[in-house]
Amino acid sequence: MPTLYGHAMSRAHRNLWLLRELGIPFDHVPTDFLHGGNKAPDFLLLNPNGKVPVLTDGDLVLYESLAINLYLARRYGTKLAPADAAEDGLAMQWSLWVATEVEKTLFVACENLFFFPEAHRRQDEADLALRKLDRPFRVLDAHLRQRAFLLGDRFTVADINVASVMSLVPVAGVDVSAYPDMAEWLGRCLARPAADDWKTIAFTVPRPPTEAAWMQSLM
Ligand SMILES: N[C@@H](CCC(=O)N[C@@H](CS)C(=O)NCC(=O)O)C(=O)O
Repeated sequence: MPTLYGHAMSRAHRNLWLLRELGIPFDHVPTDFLHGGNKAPDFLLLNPNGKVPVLTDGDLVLYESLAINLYLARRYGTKLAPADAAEDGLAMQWSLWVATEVEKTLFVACENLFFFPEAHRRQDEADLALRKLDRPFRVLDAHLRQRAFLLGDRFTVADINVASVMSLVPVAGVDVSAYPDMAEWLGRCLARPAADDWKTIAFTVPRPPTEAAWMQSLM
């Protein structure tokens, strides 16, 4: 049985979402990343990067949240998994696309709108990041104008990987009305029962006790 390490208020949420969609039994160890659980020696043996999430499944130890989802979909998925090599390529394309073209920039916007303590937020940094997101958001919007989900007419791991990264959009109150098909798809994905706790999670992000620790946790 797979074991997922990582508090639900972290990128582990992506994997919890997928595991719940799969409906398979799994163990969950809610390793915390704000108060040092991710730096404990036994956790570092699983992920020397000191980051959550990590998945173990038999002898396999896997980190990187989006890779974990691609693995789980292939290993246990039926309808969520890519159906053939072409869909496999497309699921990887969208997962790498969201990790490289969207995640970091969206994170910078969110840090400056929401995550950083108020004194450290810079509106100009947030505005610049949001301007940079216009290009990938237009690409995604145009893609979804032609189809209901990223790989076509069915919901797959590719939707979970992209929508879970983009769940920061409503958290930070980013205006995406210029991308109506993307916004509609994102709302539809995040409203799925298996993802539903993202709202509670997003709005109860725990704050470390001091401003210095808060900043450190985001580095
Ligand atoms: N690219 C990694 C990023 C993992 C990551 O940064 N996790 C955060 C929590 S969401 C973490 O563990 N931060 C603690 C730290 O950086 O010390 C993934 O997608 O799994």
